[in-house]
Amino acid sequence: RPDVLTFGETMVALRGSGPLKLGGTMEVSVAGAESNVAIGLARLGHAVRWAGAVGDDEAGQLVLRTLRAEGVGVSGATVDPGAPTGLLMFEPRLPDVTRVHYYRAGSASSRLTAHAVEAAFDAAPPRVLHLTGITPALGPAARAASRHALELAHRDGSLICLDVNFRARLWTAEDAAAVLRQWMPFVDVLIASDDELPLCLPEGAGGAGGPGAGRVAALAERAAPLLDLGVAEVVAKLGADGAAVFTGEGALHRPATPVRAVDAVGAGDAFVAGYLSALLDGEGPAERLERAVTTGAFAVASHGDWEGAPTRAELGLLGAPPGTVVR
Ligand code: KDG
Repeated sequence: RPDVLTFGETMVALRGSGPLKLGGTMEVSVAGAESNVAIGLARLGHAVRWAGAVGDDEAGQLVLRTLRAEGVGVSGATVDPGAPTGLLMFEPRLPDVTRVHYYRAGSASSRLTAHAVEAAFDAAPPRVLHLTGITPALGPAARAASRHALELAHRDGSLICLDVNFRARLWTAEDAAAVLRQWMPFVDVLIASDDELPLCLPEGAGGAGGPGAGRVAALAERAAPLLDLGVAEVVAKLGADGAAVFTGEGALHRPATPVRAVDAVGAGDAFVAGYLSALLDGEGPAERLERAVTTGAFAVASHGDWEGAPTRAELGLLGAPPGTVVR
């Protein structure tokens, strides 16, 4: 049984060095929230499979080659001759503002089939299914495939982890809420930033916390109806404030590990990889948060979506004092 199965859209990623309209050179890599998580987990030694779709093109080959090189299993991936691999461009516009431009409408990933997902489960049901709220935003086929994955994971007794990852460029908050609310009864571990949590709540549920209520106390109020629905763990990503986890046993908060911020893109995915890694190791909520905050900090301190993800041996590097040289 593989540790984790995931799928979603992985695109070719072009990173500029300034305003895009001025041209110049771009770095070529790949990016996609779910494959970022997959790579993060593979680096930490877990057995991970990615079962997404790419076009029958060079961009698709780059995606598959990168995932293979990182130790992510791609035998369940689909190569769709009828649609291209998606593309995104990162435009660092200000030191702290990066714009993302998508070229993914009608991409191979948007046409992922429920049949492909079923084949991945039949080949080897995973311990954990990890999905994000990006995939259902790609189109009706990808939405149906995701829904089918939830049903199969439920059938096979896989733990289901969902990272909300709301993308306003792909769909409206209303459309996202309509899908995510239906998914909640399947979800075991829900991961979201605090502004994303309302998209998952049953209509009319969840106060925003009284005036002066601490951020964590306010979130506990929002998490309560989800725990009542059967979600076992609600994990809130709080950026510079760290993260918190809410379970039937109560709330736990972990501050962020301060690092020199280089590139925040991919930090949320790295956080998920750390969280799931500790969960797969049988660790409790405090250790899960600890590893998640650590892997998230690596992503913030490194260029690229996934390139800076730590191996297990590297996890301890984070606390090293400035100027440390490891010889
Ligand atoms: O979390 C990083 C992702 O945003 C990036 O890799 C691209 O998957 C992506 C998306 O849809 O925004």
